[in-house]
Amino acid sequence: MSSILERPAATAAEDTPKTTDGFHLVIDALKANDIDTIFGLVGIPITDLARLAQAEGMRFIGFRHEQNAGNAAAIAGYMTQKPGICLTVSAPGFLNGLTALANATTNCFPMILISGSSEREIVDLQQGDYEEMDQLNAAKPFAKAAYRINKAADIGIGIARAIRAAVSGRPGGVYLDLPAQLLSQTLDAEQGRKSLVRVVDPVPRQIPAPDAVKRALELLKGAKRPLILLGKGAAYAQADADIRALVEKTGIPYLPMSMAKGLLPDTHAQSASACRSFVLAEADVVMLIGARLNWLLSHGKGKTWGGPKQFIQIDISPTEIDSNVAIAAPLIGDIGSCVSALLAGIGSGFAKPDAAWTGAIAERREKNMAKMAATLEKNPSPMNYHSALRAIRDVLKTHPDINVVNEGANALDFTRSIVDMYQPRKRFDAGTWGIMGIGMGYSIGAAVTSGLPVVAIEGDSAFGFSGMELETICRYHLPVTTIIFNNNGVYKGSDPNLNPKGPDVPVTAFVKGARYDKMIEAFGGVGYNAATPAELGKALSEAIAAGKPALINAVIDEAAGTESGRLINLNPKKGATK
Ligand code: ADP
Ligand code: TZD
Repeated sequence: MSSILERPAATAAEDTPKTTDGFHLVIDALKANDIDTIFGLVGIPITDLARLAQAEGMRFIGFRHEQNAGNAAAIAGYMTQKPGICLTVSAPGFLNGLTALANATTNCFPMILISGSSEREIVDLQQGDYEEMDQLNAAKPFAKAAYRINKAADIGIGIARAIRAAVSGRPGGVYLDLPAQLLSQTLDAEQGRKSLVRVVDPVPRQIPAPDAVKRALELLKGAKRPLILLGKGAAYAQADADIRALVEKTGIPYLPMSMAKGLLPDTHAQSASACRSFVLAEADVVMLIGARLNWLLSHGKGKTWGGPKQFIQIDISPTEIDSNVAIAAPLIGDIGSCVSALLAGIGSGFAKPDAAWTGAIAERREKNMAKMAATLEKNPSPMNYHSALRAIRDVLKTHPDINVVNEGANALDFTRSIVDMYQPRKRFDAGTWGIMGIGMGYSIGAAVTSGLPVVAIEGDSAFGFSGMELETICRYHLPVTTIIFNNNGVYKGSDPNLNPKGPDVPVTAFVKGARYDKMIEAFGGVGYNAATPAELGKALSEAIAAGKPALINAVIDEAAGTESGRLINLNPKKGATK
């Protein structure tokens, strides 16, 4: 049988084939850059590309929807600083993957969406080809860069370009268009081999200017009430030891953004998470390390930020500076280089912040933590977010290396503040967009990339966006435990029906008493139904110990939860349905 798995023109008598083709060159070019995994979904014209990847020793993880494959690639990119690869078919497959590409770009995660595309001459004249679409131009607004390779001889350089674009500077999503005819083009094997490019220094260090370091240090040294804000850029940078040293040597209290949790353990004495509003309002100098002053930080102004303050901002992207408010001391460079320059500048001579500041923080922190502890200890029936998360927190405490994926509104907000993280790059969530639908894609990406267990903590609505990937999790036997906070609806399940005489249910409602645990059983996974914290904790411990696909349907009070979680103020007409 002549198949794609053979090199073209190879005969039994020959050791090395004389020609190669586009299919082989794509795989060879990825492998030349140590890329060993593709997340995707097959079909015309890329099925054989996926087959070949597998035959050539790469992993091909096949999904049920391209958006989830794209999300898996994106989170793999975030975890490794290597671009995650998502492979899709043309037009609809490409568009399904595009949301993930846009989300990766928005979150500064490196990934490459590779899509097969239809015949150019037919697409360009709009003559109605199979899955016809001008994908390259459609991708451009959503990607950091977008390229098409038209000649087999350019595959090596095209893939090199895509890799460099994804990971250098501010990371992001890159689109790579591979027309069907490219994949079958043949090329002399030796010429093909020579055309491959191994990218040298794909993530070049960017050293900050000495005067910028000096300016930042002077501002920091003069601060009365300094604060360090760690964002997911800081987690991405993999400068964990130096960031910890900077925090500890300066003695400055710090706040981790959601995905920076665990960069230092959440139990660290300098963490100000338990009194976030107080420190944001009261600090006089705030040093942002890989965090943008976007909506998640109230754009750096307004009531949240209290009195006047000055910012130091460490970022690789110069245009991020002054994006929302004036930045007194910009520090442009990669976080590793910037933080080590600050450490060198500090030497042993940094006066730790005044006890009046750290003492006030400690006092509030203790008070708030005691209040939270009392709330967490309550055992209402049915469970609420707090009692369920207490059970989850207690189990996860004993698994500090576990990956946590988290989405929903209330399920997201409460998990973020209740479940402590202990290690860097272990928490993956709805991120910069507050997007729903990353759950199973991120879980699969994290499990495949780390080889470690994943616990996905999901609102019942959030889970629905990617729930079919339970089959993928079971198919690849991944150690993913999904916990559904089942409160019968979006935000909650107890909204009134505003047209009781009409045929429909409330706009936020789902089927009551749904048994999500039965879904995973259909694919051979283990389902649990948990109605109490004790049942939930036991199920979670068991599932993690088993290391097999599992789903826990955690039954929550359907009246628990608020509209949009903590974002109620972003709804245009607040409380319209109250
Ligand atoms: P968060 O949502 O946690 O606040 P953001 O995604 O808003 O974080 O911000 C991350 C920032 O980190 C981006 O502005 C990005 O340019 C920056 N960044 C990412 N990687 C690096 C790096 N290696 N060095 C410096 N800055 C980086
Ligand atoms: N669609 C997409 C892609 N992203 C979104 N953020 C939304 C819709 C709107 N949305 C939220 O912002 S949170 C949410 C939706 C639909 C789900 C909240 O319900 P849940 O979680 O069941 O997942 P809780 O715990 O009940 O709040």
